[in-house]
Amino acid sequence: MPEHPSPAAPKDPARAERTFVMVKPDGMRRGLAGKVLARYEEKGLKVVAARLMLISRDLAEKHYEEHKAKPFFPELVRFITSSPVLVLALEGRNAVQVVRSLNGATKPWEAAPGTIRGDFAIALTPNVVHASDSVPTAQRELALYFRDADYLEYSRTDEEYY
Ligand code: FUP
Repeated sequence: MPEHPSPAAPKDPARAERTFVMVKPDGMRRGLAGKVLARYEEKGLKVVAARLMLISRDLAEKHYEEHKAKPFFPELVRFITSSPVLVLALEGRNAVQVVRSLNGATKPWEAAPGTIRGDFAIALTPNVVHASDSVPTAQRELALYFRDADYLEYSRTDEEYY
């Protein structure tokens, strides 16, 4: 690895894993997006796509289709469509697992202090963030929110450490 890899240096496949992340309506409305994003950036993940958007009912139902039959599904769809969210594609070594561990347990009362939910959430539906739970899920979710042209290539100046 050269000391100063050029932006055109070939990408290390080990660092190419991507995951889908969302700062949910509660996170946006509480002004937490900056703090949340900083945790991913400081860990060493690279933002490769990002968008502020209002999720449609149709997209929400696709996103949460695995929960369609659950009693909390209507509330989940109502909540996630209630105000804008920040959607992100994050890239880096073991990105899926790293983001899930930074986010903490889904139920905020089980989330360890130091995690995003452990520090910023207390209720279940408004639990600040969403992130893909596996590499196949990440591929499915990224495809729901981003087109190929949305991904931008650049190198971080601290990439030699990642
Ligand atoms: P996660 O993989 O962390 O997104 O968690 P799940 O797929 O288990 O749940 C999806 C979302 O549904 C979670 F963010 C929390 C929410 N949820 C409820 O609102 N009520 C419930 O009873 C269970 C989950």
